[in-house]
This record gives sequence, structure tokens and C-alpha cells, in this order.
Amino acid sequence: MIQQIQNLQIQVLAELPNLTNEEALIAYRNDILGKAGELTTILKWLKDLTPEERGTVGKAANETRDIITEAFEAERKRIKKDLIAKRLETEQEDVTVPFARERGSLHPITLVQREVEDTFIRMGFDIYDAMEMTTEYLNFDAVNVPKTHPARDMQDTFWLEGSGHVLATQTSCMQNLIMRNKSTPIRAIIPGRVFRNEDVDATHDNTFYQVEGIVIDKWIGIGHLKFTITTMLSDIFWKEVTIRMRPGYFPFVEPGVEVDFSCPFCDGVGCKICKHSGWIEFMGAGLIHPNVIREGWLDPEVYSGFAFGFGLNRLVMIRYGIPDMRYFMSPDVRFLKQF
Ligand code: FA5
Repeated sequence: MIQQIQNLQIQVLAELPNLTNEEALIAYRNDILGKAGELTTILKWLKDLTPEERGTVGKAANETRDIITEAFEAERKRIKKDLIAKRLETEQEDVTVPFARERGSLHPITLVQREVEDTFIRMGFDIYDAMEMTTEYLNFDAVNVPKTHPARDMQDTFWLEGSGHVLATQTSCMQNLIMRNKSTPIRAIIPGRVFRNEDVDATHDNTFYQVEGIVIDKWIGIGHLKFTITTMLSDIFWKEVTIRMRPGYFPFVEPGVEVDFSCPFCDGVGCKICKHSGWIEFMGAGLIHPNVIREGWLDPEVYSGFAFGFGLNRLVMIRYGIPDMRYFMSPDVRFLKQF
């Protein structure tokens, strides 16, 4: 029996190096050391031996089991090591080889915002970023919206409870800061993201972009406003655009106007884009109210100015023929890839 055990040991040690993968090794280990394995079966016979035989045969069998177990473990490590070496050899990647990477593109709002900024820079304007969170004072009080005035309800506000802060509902909240911190003459545009607690549909979002414009100097009048906006729109649409003004109410301007521009797609004749009116509604504007100038630490007897605020989302929609404002905030790459 001892001979049988030794033969098994020799056979296993000779066979192990031929195994090339872990599955084969596990299967072979099972054949030898598993419940019904060869060595396990031999060990089961020990009980039929005399006590003396059991001592010597048992000792030999246990030694063989330890040797075989150790050999299996060593073999498992060798197979793993070989596998890693092989993978390192075959799966090597040359990180210096150039590979094609898909480039992203700028969001259409960013594209048009940059064009708008370029136009205004050429007209000598400074560009400021608008704050997204601001104070109730800057958003309303500083621009002549009295505490009790219903105009505060005109734009549904996200109030940051108890803090005196709000999410900016309009980029007009920057007017006062600019007046107080810039020396005259002032020519600035302030693009920014604003928030209103409104229902979302194809032409309204609760988060959208506006561009505020503010000009303050001596003798500034409505003609300057007309020239500035006509120049900007003609630049954006690459053709002569005319504007018209209708009376409009905004507490921070007097007089206040709503500005429309002639449809650049049909030259005012009437088409689907301008809803066959020949005009596209564009923005609110006007001459800055003396109270607002005073609140900005300037003298309204000396200085006058104009301000305007337009929705960038709507300009981008018109520019690219985008039918639904909700595309702007959606993560749909098919939309974004077109720009
Ligand atoms: C204002 O926000 C004024 N602050 C504009 C202004 C500035 C007037 C300076 C006078 C002087 P209004 O609420 O109309 O005005 O918004 C201006 C533009 O923002 C609109 O013409 C429209 O294009 C855009 N807008 C308004 N509400 C939304 C909305 N929910 N979703 C997308 N765009 C909007």
C-alpha cells in the first residue's frame, strides 16, 4: 500500500507541469484530493489495516497528501504568473500611438453668446458675468421695484428662505453693482443664467439665459439704444435688420419699450418663423429710471442711460430654427452634435 501511495505521488508530480490552465489544475486536484479522489480513497482503506500497519501507512499517506497539496499550490501560482506574463506580452498598448478621439462641440447657446459678445466688444462694451444667486435688494429694490409693487410677482421667484437671497430672476439685478463699481461712461453687457418658477413648455423654461445691456453717459437717448440693437442684430443675422419699439412696462426704465425686429428670414414679408407678422418679439428696454441711476450712486441730473434685456434662448432658437426650448437643457447628443 505504501508503494501505491508513493506511485501516486510520483505520478502526480510528473503530471502537474503538463497542466496549462487553472481549470485543468482544479479538475486534476479533484481527481486526487477530492471526496472521491484517488488519495482520499486510499486513506479510507486505512481503517481496514491492523493498528501497526495503520501507523506506518497513515504516516506515508499524510506526508504524500502534504507534498501533493503543496505541489498543487505551487503549480497554481506558476499558471497565474505565466498567464500575466503572456497578457503583458500580447496586450501591450503603445500609449504614444495617436488615436482618434471624438471631439465635443460647443452648446448653441455658448456659440451665439460668443457672437453677441464679439459684436458688443467691437462697439466698445465690457462684458461681465451675471450672478446666479443674488439679493432681494439687487434683484428688486435697487431697480425700482417697491416692496409692495405687483411687479415683484411679474417674475415668479425662487426665494432662498430666510436669507434675503433669491435666484436671479433677471440679469437686471446686475445694473446697480455695475453703476456703483464702474466709472462713467459705462457700456456693458452682462450675460447670465436666470431662474423663474414657471411652467416649462416649448417657449418657456424655468432656467434660461438673458443678456443685459447698460449704457450710461451724459446725453444718452433712445436713438443710441436703437442704433446699438440694430447693429447687434444685423451682425448676428448677417443682414440689415430693422427694429420697432412699442410701449412696454418695466419699473426700471422710463420710458419702457418692447423691441421687435424685422424677420430676417422673410425680410418682413411674413413667414412661419415670424408667424406671418413680419416681426419677431425680442426684448424689453428703455431709458434707465432716475431712481435706478440715483440708487447706483450717480446723479440723474447729469447722467442718463439706456438698458435692455433679451432672452438668449429665444435668439438662439430663431437663429438656428430650433422648435422647442427644452432641447437646450436635454442631454440628447443627437441635438448637441448638430452644432
Ligand atoms: C426682463 O427680464 C427685464 N429685466 C428686461 C429688461 C431689461 C427690460 C432692461 C428693460 C430694461 P422679461 O421678463 O420680459 O424682462 O424677460 C426678458 C426676456 O427674457 C424675454 O423677452 C424673453 O425672451 C426671455 N424670457 C422671459 N421669460 C422666459 C422663460 N420663462 N423662458 C425663456 N425665456 C424667457
